[in-house]
Amino acid sequence: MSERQMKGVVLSGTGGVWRVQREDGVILEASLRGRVKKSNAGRRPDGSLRRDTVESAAETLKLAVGDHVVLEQEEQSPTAAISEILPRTSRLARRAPGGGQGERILAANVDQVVVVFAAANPDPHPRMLDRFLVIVEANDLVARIVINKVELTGGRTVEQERWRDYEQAGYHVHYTSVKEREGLDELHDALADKVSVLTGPSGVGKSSLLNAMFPGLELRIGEISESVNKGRHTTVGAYLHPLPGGGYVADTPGLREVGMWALLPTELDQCYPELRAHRDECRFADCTHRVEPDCAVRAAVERGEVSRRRYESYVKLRSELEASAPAW
Ligand SMILES: Nc1nc2c(ncn2[C@@H]2O[C@H](COP(=O)(O)OP(=O)(O)OP(=O)(O)O)[C@@H](O)[C@H]2O)c(=O)[nH]1
Ligand SMILES: [Mg+2]
Ligand SMILES: [Zn+2]
Repeated sequence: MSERQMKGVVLSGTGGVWRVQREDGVILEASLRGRVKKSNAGRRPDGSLRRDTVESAAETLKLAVGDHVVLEQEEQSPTAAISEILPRTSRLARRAPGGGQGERILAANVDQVVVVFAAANPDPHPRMLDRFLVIVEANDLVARIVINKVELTGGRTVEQERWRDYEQAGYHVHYTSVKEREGLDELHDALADKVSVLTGPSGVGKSSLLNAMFPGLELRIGEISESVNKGRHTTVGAYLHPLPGGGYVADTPGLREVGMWALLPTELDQCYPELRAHRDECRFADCTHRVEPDCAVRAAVERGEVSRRRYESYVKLRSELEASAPAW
């Protein structure tokens, strides 16, 4: 019987059976070949083996949602086999605490992470937003912010004032209302043809936004989507929804547990774009931006170029990381 090869994108799966969208649009189930080719996975761009690859090979090379794969399918067969994982352009990964056991990839080939909060109901916590953004920055991914339900607090102009710190830091902030269909076209265009991870607290309107922008997705609204995963700590099953017209959106429950993902305290200032812009001008290369003389970051705060609230958020988070980091 003859076999044919096709490329595809992994939509979901947790290890046994994977749902894959073939490049012709057909969605089918596929299993992973015992001996799968893993092009470049665990290797640096120059081809050399990464230091952590040996211990963590099994974990690092696991298939993830968003992976591009080669499928082999026998004529007439409804299922296919994944024979090759193609190189990843990016990934959203959570590092294992302590480093050793590698990392868990929540989604591969991600173009951007969209962090959704509500203007009210539930009330937004800026510090929680900062943590989401730090995770995105630590993964070298682009973040977009969405403030939904703006009609509850007086609309876009009121909210714009409230989230000025983030616009000043360089983030693109969308102001939306599903109820009054505000800001939906602009957000739709920002998601089109891209692979986006949508995240944010429960109840802010993520599913409502997707349904309003992409009729046909028919996501459930007003249900606590996380409850399915409660107690199952190993499940970080993201699901990639193909968007009508092109692109994908992943709903990732794993991102919502906003632990600090084993981030090193010394890396934190790189994860605040407005601090990153000044840190190289500090007198000391290892400046913590708290007490050191000639600190360019604190000088920028004094001049009003860096938001004091964001700076204080950095200081607070840094202390937390130092308290939890292993002392090596
Ligand atoms: N007032 C108002 N309510 C909204 C808006 N968008 C969504 N909602 C409501 O907010 C509630 C939660 O919406 P969901 O879309 O389920 O929220 P979610 O972020 O997907 O929540 P999880 O799936 O639990 O993470 C629902 O009752 C929606 O009708 C909005 O723009 N304005
Ligand atoms: Mg939802
Ligand atoms: Zn400094």
